[in-house]
Amino acid sequence: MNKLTTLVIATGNSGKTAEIEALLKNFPVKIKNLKDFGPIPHIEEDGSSFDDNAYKKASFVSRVLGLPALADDSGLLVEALSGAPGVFSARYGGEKATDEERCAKLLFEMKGKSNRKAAFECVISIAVPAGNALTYEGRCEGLITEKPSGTNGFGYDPVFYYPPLNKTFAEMSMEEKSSVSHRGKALGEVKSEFNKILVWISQNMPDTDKFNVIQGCEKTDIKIR
Ligand code: ITT
Repeated sequence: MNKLTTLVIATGNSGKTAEIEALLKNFPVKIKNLKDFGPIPHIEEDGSSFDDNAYKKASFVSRVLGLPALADDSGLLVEALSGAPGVFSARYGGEKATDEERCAKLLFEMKGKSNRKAAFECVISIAVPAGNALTYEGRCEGLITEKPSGTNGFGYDPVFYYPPLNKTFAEMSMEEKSSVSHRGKALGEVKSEFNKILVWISQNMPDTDKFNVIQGCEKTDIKIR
């Protein structure tokens, strides 16, 4: 009998979770997110690229939970700021800053700058417990606005204007954003290859018996140091 593959979405960002879950909802796969498990140790995102950090998150969560995991590392690169905030997008303005504060800092740094070009980039890593991984990438170009506009989405969406649709990302529905966004493009590749990915996962997953102890921790506290 074919057991449905479980894939854990390894992100603590609820905006990302919603986008990823919506895009993968029609696949023959059981999607779980980190909230389905007890707390797992904090993952230091200290890589120098989106690729490094996506792999770090996916491989770590996969190893801890004994399940295949999908992680996204993404961020905004602004041309006039030499590519900042880049890999620091989630921490721009300080670890505790809110999305609004991060957008405000970005607009402050962009004051008086005529070059408003920016791009969102996303790297998706799908990993198995042994550490093997697949990588997918997406990029979306746009412009930084003069002021925030729109209330949908998360992060820098209110200040990222996408000229072909004449809207900021925060003025788009989730479906509209996903049809053009960096994450939507990377997930589009995941979708088009998903049958191959499922075969790859089954070939690369260890004997599940070895992982029953960890899987048995579902919905309870996992105390791994
Ligand atoms: P996880 O690491 O748990 O996935 P995170 O929010 O820390 O969540 P990242 O390290 O990948 O995620 O940081 C990405 C940041 O880049 C994110 O917090 C946003 O500020 C920004 N970002 C990424 N994708 C975005 C999008 O689609 N719209 C707006 N901002 C985005």
